[in-house]
Amino acid sequence: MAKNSMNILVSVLLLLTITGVAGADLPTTLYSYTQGFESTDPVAFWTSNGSYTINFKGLTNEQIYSGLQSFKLDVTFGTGATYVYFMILLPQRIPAYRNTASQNDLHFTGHVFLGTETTCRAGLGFNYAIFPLDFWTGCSPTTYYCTTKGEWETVDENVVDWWKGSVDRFMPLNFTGVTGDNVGGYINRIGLFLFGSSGQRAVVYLDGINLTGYIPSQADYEGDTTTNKWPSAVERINAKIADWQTQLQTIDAFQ
Ligand SMILES: [Ca+2]
Repeated sequence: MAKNSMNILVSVLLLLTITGVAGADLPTTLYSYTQGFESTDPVAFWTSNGSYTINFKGLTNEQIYSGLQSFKLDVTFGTGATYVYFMILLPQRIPAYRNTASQNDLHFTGHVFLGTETTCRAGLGFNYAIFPLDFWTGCSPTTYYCTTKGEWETVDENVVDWWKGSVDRFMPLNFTGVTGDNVGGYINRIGLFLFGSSGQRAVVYLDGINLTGYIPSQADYEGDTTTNKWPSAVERINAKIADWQTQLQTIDAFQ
């Protein structure tokens, strides 16, 4: 083979190798959760910081986005309550995995209608659990509404974008040396978040929930996190501990 041809072949192989590494996604399979609220009510109380009254919770045909029924929740805030959360517990924990090459990230669509009786804020969002860090959890709505002006609002969200934005903010605040790039996370609940005060009321309808995306196995996801993301955090944590020890020794020397 001529020298120039050999150089081109080597260059092509090198480019393929670099491309293969840069775009390497873990093996994934399609995950999909849909909920049309046609036959069962999957929504459960989650948490609150005060009392509240459920005036109605269940399926209804008063407002419908699709099919024959939707979910309705009518809640009045009681003493001390500034938030009341309800949830749909997902059938499995779903890795918030970034599909760098295919861009088939976990995606959520859902539809919200607020009754005119509503005097508080209501939103849809998620709960996640962090890996590692003993599955520390975080949650928030992706958006919330004071009114939907008599129409169905569509919540449309790349869940991995939402999750990454949240861990980028909260990891450094809660764990020294840890950034959002060091951890993995599992989406485990769809949240219906209500914010208000005593006497305020939420009348919320939900319909057409869809959570779909390509996700890796938990073993692959946790292995990738442990091998490629977490070690730099451990280095920073150990460096910080060494720095604190040096400072303590300096203090001790003057006592
Ligand atoms: Ca429906």
